[in-house]
Amino acid sequence: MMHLRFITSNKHKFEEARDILKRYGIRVERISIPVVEIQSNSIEEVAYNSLRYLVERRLVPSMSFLEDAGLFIKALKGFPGVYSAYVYRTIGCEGILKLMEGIEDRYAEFKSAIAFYDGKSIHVFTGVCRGCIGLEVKGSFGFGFDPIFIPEGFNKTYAELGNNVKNKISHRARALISMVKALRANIF
Ligand code: ITT
Repeated sequence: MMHLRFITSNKHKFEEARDILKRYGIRVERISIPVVEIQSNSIEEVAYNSLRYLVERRLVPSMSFLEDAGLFIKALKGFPGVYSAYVYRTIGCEGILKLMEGIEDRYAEFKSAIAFYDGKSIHVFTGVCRGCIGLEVKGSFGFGFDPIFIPEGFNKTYAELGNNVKNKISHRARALISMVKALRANIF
């Protein structure tokens, strides 16, 4: 059985990745290493550089990955984007709904960028889930902005749908699946 390591401080992200990778027969262990994040408006760059920092200092074993994710709201020109963790901690779901008051175009995307270290080099995989921002906070599953994000094709938030559904369609699932495909194709 393949064994990977996920560097993250967020236990929800870890649990989702564990459930998703299990379906592909891959085991994942969580490791907590303080990560230095660069300032950039691209989650791919943030993920790549965070992992590069650790790799250059030999702080990560081979077959490890980390992920940078964020919610990009079209009407807010991509905000909170790379600042999602900070914005969630400060103004939260309610604060986003306030900013969206009276705005009709509620289109948003959740994006995930995974940086993976194969022992030699770093590879980046991405996943996107299109959707929109709801009118109120709804649902009790999940974490972060789950209660205000309605994925395309559904009329319920990630937090109402729960992980069974979310883990099949989410930005994180898509990025992880593209990593799994590369691992299976043995491209490294
Ligand atoms: P690590 O960097 O240590 O992995 P983090 O919580 O800082 O943990 P991110 O920077 O990737 O992780 O995520 C930014 C924030 O975006 C996260 O704290 C959540 O508030 C939000 N977020 C990311 N993915 C989400 C998801 O699937 N559902 C809801 N909110 C999410």
